[in-house]
Amino acid sequence: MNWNTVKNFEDITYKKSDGIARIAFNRPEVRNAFRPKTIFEMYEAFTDAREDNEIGVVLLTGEGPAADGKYAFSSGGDQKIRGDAGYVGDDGIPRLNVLDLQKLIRSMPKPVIALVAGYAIGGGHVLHVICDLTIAADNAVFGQTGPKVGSFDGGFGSSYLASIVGQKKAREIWYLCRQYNAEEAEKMGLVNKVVPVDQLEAEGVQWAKEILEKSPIAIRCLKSAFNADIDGQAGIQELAGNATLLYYMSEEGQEGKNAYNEKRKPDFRKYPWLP
Ligand code: 2NE
Repeated sequence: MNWNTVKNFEDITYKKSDGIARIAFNRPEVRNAFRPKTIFEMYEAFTDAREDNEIGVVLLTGEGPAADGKYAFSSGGDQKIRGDAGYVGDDGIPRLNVLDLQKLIRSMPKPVIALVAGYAIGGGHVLHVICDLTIAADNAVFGQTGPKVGSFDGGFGSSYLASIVGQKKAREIWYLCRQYNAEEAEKMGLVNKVVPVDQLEAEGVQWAKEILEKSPIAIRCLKSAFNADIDGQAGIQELAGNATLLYYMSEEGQEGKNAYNEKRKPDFRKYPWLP
């Protein structure tokens, strides 16, 4: 792929090419752990990808390998700057702003594919769980560490994980804090495919290209439909927003707007009351 850099950030890289956005953690020296700044940058890049009409799929990954040759998707929140009430950035304010990023990935109407090489641990693991699809390199390592390091994710990180791997397995993952290799992750349905590490990006691009051949509205409606049951009222809002979008695009919906603007009574009689 001939990636074009969209903007130079400090903690992430952000590139685009041919309808695909590639967003990557870029702190390999700490296994791509994130701090508030990392998440603010991620949020900006994801928002840009969401708003860009030309972009249909986002790849989320981690730059690497590190100087010691090891790869990481992300090792979660940076424990070195964790304060008493969250992760503390340069402004001294403690934050858990990764939750905002989780919601954005979940609700944006475009598929996000996690490409995991090396460690996807803690809050980094939760981010791949939230992505629509995950392709893993054969060196990938998955796991939660919360109860070991004094943390937990009781939101998507546990409830949505359980809907993917089942209640028993999700409880095992969180209660025992073990690490799982790519093959084990594939067996429990946690990843869609495992490929050699040097083929990871090419595989992700191939999957993205296949999606880009499909109908954008069908894909956006499917994403919100898959989310709806777990996401409660917010999930229904997304699904219903798509219904409104489709209605706006119909002649019947436009008759109401046109009549208002033309200061006349709307004429809906020509539209059938379908069974
Ligand atoms: C990821 C893992 C298993 C890798 O192990 P290994 O042996 O390959 O690397 P090593 O030597 O542990 O790490 C290399 C360097 O990266 C730093 C390390 O401290 C080390 O730097 P030095 O000490 O040599 O200078 N590093 C790695 N992960 C870091 C992290 N998360 N924060 C800060 N520095 C980190 C191994 O490194 C590991 O277990 N890391 C910790 C994983 C972890 O517990 N993450 C936090 C979970 S909680 C969370 O993410 C969270 C949440 O639960 C809820 C909301 C938001 C966030």
